[in-house]
Amino acid sequence: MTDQRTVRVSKYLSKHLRHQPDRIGLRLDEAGWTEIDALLTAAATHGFRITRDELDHVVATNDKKRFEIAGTRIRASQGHSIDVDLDLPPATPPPRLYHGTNPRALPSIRTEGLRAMNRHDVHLSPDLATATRVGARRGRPVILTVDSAAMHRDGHVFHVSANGVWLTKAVPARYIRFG
Ligand code: HQG
Repeated sequence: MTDQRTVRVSKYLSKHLRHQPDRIGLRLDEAGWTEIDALLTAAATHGFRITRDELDHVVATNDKKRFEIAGTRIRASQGHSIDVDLDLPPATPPPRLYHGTNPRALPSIRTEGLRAMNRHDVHLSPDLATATRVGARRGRPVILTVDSAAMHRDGHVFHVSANGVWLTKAVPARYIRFG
């Protein structure tokens, strides 16, 4: 499987497991799971054939471990815009977490803090390298440091996804260090 094909399949899976299952007539349960067979059939019916081997390869080698398989089912580990409850238990975050963004977003983040925007939660990275990669998706990255210890102490709830992304509903500006 070429890298190009792997990325294409990964993007296709992200689109339909996170954002638009309806587009291919796919049903996800309340935690975002769907039968692998149903997914492959729905994709093929809508003109995008994926073999089971390709799917397994993408799940196993994905740079961010975006997908989880459990038995006969699959789901995206995080990043949904559709309404799913991943059912992750609350977790104690490390004292600092990082958020990579771009300079254009800074004025509004300074006033309103970090918001989930189109997703369910604000996504925070456990390390600078990951945050830098996230921020670089939109140009020159700017890395914000979040005082997650203080947030946790103040009662903000955190979850960690199966692939190590820290999730919280919002980060008020007072917990953010702007470089
Ligand atoms: C910004 C990718 C203005 C925020 C990545 C970000 C990640 C604000 C953008 C995952 C704001 C939202 C998530 C505010 C936040 N005013 N801008 N108040 N609050 N923003 O894509 O964190 O490849 O929804 O800084 O690797 O960039 O999809 O979030 O720039 O893990 O698996 O609004 O998506 O993973 O963008 O990325 P996103 P994100 P995948």
